[in-house]
Amino acid sequence: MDIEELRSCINSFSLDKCKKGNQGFNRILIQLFGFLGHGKSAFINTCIYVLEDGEYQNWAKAKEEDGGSTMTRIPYKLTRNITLVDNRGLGKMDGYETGEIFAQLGNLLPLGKVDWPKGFELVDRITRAEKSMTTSDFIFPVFVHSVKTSITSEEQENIKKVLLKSRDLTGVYPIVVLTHKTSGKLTDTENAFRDMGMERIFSFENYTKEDHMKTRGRHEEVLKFLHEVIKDVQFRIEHRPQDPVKEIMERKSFVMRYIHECAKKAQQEEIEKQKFMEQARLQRQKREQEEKINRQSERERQDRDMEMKWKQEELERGRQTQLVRQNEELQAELERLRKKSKKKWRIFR
Ligand SMILES: Nc1nc2c(ncn2[C@@H]2O[C@H](COP(=O)(O)OP(=O)(O)OP(=O)(O)O)[C@@H](O)[C@H]2O)c(=O)[nH]1
Ligand SMILES: [Mg+2]
Repeated sequence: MDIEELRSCINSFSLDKCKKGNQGFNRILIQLFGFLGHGKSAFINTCIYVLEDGEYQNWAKAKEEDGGSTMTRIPYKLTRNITLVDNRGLGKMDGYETGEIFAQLGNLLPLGKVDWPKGFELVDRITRAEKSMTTSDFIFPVFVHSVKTSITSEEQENIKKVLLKSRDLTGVYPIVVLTHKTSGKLTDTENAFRDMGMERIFSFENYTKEDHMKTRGRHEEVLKFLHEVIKDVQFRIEHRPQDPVKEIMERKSFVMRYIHECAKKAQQEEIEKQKFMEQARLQRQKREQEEKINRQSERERQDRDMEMKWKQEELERGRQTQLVRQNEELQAELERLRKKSKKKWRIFR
């Protein structure tokens, strides 16, 4: 298909056209998620720019300089039946932030401002949002990652877990969108995601405020990506008839279970941390006590040494005095003998 055919296919796509009907879905919700500042908003701008083929605009408020900024979940209607959702970027992949991401991916939270909750606060928000939950969205997860940032093996493990959980949650293998494709190690990043089991990886150089000269290559890549999403949704709807209401309930219990596991893990970690701190405190106390005892016995040893030294010096002084006295007595005796012998000689003469 050429660019125009792809564009018209995407624009005219409707879930009603699926062989088995829409199965209760009326739009595809492409949910973008990933780390902060990796180009989610810029990718939305790129998709709108390519599909509308008009002027470039920063619709999704991609940050004007490097880094990220989206704090709200905002939907952008791409066609009558396809909407892109710009989710808040993850700072790190810890339990609470990923819990929030799963709730967003599961469409369990209303669109709007996103806070990173602690503990069971998220459960309350999901429960409160229940009445406004939409069951007619076909959720399609798309993980956005910049090739400018290399992935450590620890991060790779965490990303893999989140990607697989997103697949379990939505029933769809996430598509990976790599951004900044000309500014990093593209092949290494692609391989890292392949190692995580991801098969569909698209790489882009997003159109930005600074660089939005239309190129056939970039246009074609974006349209191919959207076409792939459509084909995948059609396949899923045709081969696995779905029940949107049942699905959202399953997603809800999935996320609730996840939050519960996270809270349990966090509680366990807190107990371990307290235990570790108590052990460290006891060890420090023991060490301080030992040091005190050592210092005390060192002081006693020094006192004993001093006393011994003092006694030895006293003894030495006594001995010296005695020697001097003996010497004086000897001298006196010698003097006396000398005088006596002188006298004797005088008598003989
Ligand atoms: N050159 C180039 N710049 C890009 C690309 N993708 C994003 N950017 C720029 O990178 C910066 C961050 O992109 P955003 O789209 O705001 O990132 P984000 O993922 O939406 O960030 P959060 O909303 O915080 O999660 C912006 O200045 C974008 O213009 C790309 O493929 N190439
Ligand atoms: Mg953003």
